[in-house]
Amino acid sequence: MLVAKDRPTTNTHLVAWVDEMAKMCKPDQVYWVDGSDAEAKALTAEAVATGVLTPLNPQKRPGSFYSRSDPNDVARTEELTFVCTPTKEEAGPTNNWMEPAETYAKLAAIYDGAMRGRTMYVIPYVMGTPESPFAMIGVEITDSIYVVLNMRIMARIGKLALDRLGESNSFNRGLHSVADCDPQRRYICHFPQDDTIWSVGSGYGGNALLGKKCLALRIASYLANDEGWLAEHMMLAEAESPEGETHFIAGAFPSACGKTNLAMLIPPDALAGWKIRTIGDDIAWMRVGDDGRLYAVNPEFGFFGVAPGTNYHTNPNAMRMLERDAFFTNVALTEDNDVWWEGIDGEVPERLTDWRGRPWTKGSREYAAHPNSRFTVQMKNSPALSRFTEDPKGVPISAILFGGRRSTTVPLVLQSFNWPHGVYLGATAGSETTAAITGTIGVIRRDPMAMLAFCGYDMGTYFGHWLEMSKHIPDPPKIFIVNWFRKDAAGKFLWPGYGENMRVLEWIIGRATGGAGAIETPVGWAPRPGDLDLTGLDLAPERLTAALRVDPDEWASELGTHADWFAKLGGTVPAALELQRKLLLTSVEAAG
Ligand code: OXD
Ligand code: MN
Repeated sequence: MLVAKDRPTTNTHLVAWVDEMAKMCKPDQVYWVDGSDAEAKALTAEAVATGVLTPLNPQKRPGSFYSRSDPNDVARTEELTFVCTPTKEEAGPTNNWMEPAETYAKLAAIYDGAMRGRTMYVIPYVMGTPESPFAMIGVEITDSIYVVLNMRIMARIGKLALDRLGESNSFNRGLHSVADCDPQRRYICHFPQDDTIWSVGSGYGGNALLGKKCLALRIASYLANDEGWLAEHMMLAEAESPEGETHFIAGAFPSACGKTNLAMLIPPDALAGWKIRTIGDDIAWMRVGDDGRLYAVNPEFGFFGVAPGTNYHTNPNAMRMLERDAFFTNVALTEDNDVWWEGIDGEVPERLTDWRGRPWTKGSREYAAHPNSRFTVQMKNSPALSRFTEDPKGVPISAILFGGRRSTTVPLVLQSFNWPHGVYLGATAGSETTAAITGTIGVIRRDPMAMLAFCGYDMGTYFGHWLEMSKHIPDPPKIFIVNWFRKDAAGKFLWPGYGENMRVLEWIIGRATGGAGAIETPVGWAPRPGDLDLTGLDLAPERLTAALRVDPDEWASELGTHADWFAKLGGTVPAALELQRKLLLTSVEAAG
């Protein structure tokens, strides 16, 4: 076991808080994580010795490890996630709410003695490039060695964070304990006013790696509303045109809808002059720059992605980055100790060990890998990382995409008429649910800006903030919606997706920079088939037309459901959005 050393800081605020948490949790020892490679090596050896991690076949996947979670702890638990603002109204109708003092007391009872027999790790970390004025500092206390090793992948941790913090009291206080991993005693609680997160009872990434969803989205979005910027659930990519021009796009999609694939896209041969390079796959912080454009940074240091469905066709760059130095959680194992998941390349093996550790044989009706099994890998592993990834001032965004999984109604792509209309399209975006969260799969839920689960305050107020932002962005990005998932009557996808999405991105960039043609539909600007570069695309013209189609009847009923959605969100939804809805309905009815 790594033995605690002296405290590496004289920061009295930090020391006092750590002492207080240790008094409550009663660990055997307190270990301050320094972030060094030597430490990571020792922690990894300890995790292997205690069975938390299993090394994978070093010939096939050097430097990589496997871990299996408690079967009751495999995804984010939104029903157990709370925003604890002083009033329920501030958290709004889409967040679970508990009163802060009562919540602290309730969780303190669970934390009391929860770390007995364990080490309490203190992980200072920075979200964002440390030199960036936008970087945020957090300190996560955890009793999970798995969390320490994964935080090391997802954030910049250790000494550099303490150096940047100095003697300041301005850091996010994150307390995490797996405790007894009991779903009845599992709570992920955010206290935006105190810049504090308390998470107990889960070791799952989104619940336990506190820098990610908890700090960089829920707490950050709350701060962003106060301070005039945006913290969003968005991928970020650089697109270099065949002429060598660089453009940047940001895209918000609900969990497990292809953000990672889009951020790592490889264009088809016919569009090979284009290059897509990754800046981030999950979170973007965006601020107005001196030149009046919107600049985005990715605050993360690694990728925490969904494994099933990833293969050398759907995401070759991801497969390459996972060839070494990666962690896998809840995937299946092959007989030669490599990883396997549904949708990976090659033949399905005759025999596997499934994600629960049970023998699995080909033809079994059960999943071998959990549908939300994950990989964690540092961004530097990516073969297509943008040189702008660590740029402290961020990159100027030309286009913002909102998307989701919709089998019907929503066309392949639409450009909004203007910023408020774009905000409307984002605010009403919906998606069929996936395995990234617990609950029913495949029903449409409204997921505004893909932030339903991540907005740290009232949703209507958040829409107001988005509308307000445009006043401060003289040269705003253009806003689009996309849907790669529309199906025909037989349930087959109309659009091939993946690399072919480059054709849509090219049109989007063309629109954002003024070059591409479009027609006006009642709900936005759309490409005609001839406005897209279709060279080398094997797709029947009627399928493309069906993918692009705006159907007035479908939209009339869609806009009707938006009224219900706004009603559910209550009185803080800006009046401008209901006006947008009525205008769109008038146009749709005139077209129908
Ligand atoms: C994620 C998620 O893990 O959105 O990124 O669930
Ligand atoms: Mn996400």
